[in-house]
Amino acid sequence: MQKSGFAEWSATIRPLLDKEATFKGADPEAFLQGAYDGLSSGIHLKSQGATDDLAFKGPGNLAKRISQERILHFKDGDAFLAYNEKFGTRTLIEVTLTDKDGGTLLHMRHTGFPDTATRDAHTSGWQSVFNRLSDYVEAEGSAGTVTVYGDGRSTYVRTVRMALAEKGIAYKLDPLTPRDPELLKHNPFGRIPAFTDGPLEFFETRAILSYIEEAFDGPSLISQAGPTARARCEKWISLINCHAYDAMVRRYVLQYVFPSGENGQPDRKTIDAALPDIAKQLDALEHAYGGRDFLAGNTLTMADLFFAPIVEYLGRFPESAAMLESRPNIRRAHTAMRARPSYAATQPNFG
Ligand SMILES: N[C@@H](CCC(=O)N[C@@H](CS)C(=O)NCC(=O)O)C(=O)O
Repeated sequence: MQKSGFAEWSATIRPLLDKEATFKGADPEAFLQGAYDGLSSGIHLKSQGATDDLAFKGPGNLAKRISQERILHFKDGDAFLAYNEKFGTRTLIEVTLTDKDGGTLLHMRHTGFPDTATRDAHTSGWQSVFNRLSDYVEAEGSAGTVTVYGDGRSTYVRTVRMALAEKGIAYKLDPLTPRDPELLKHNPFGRIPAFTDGPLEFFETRAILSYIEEAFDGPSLISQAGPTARARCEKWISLINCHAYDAMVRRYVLQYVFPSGENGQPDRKTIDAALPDIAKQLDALEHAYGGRDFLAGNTLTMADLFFAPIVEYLGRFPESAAMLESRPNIRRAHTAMRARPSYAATQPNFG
């Protein structure tokens, strides 16, 4: 573009532009000179980078951006492609929206990567752009591409489903049990949940939540109250993952659900050994709430999504239900969690 110079650039682009939409009564020569100066100096790239994130957040931002910057409106797709052929950077994202079956089909194509490795390294950014566009086209997110693999009774599966519900993301649930051959295709360790979004695959609940947090719009599931609250959030998640799930679910709840003791009875020894650990963990969690309804800060975070599905089970068996009786903060916070649509929408059918 710099090599061609302004005269050649403007002679090429002028017939390709929608003049009314682009110039809006302004002097075309001066407008194009300003656009050329911005484009060839690279200044526009900085301003584009800064506004990229806002691009799909709604008409308000869009209008502001349009009023602040010189936008070149091409007559049609062919005109843009002709321009790009001559002056483009050769990496191009095409988005087409087509009416289909009473809905909108969103199709994206990204061309111009120098090699396949660069293309493949770009996959998650690409999927994330697609997700944001999907949300833009349909706020409820039913254009989604997400699948959660795992039996809906699993606390970890529920954590992921609640996170998706909190963000308003549509998904498909494939209720596979641990070690199912189909599940092993997505998680070689055979545990649930596993998660896919288009071509992207994840397992391990904290990692899945991290992706959900960053790849989709919607309310943040990380505390916005600063580094202390964020570190506390991670602390409770880590406690649950490393210790509390083991004591509360594996060594306690599951002993009742799948009894392995004599005469089909729950294994008393395993249960009794778990109880002091559960009591100690519940004390720490009870203290964490203080007067608040959330484990970290004053808003819902991932920590609450990890804990709430476990509390549901603790309320259903005798020793743990008694422990909850003497821990009012956990009970109060859980009542607040139960009132959330994400909780109701993911409640397992206990028969
Ligand atoms: N660290 C894994 C734990 C997942 C997990 O243990 N899920 C349970 C169901 S709630 C499971 O698959 N259990 C089967 C097994 O341990 O073999 C995560 O965070 O996703």
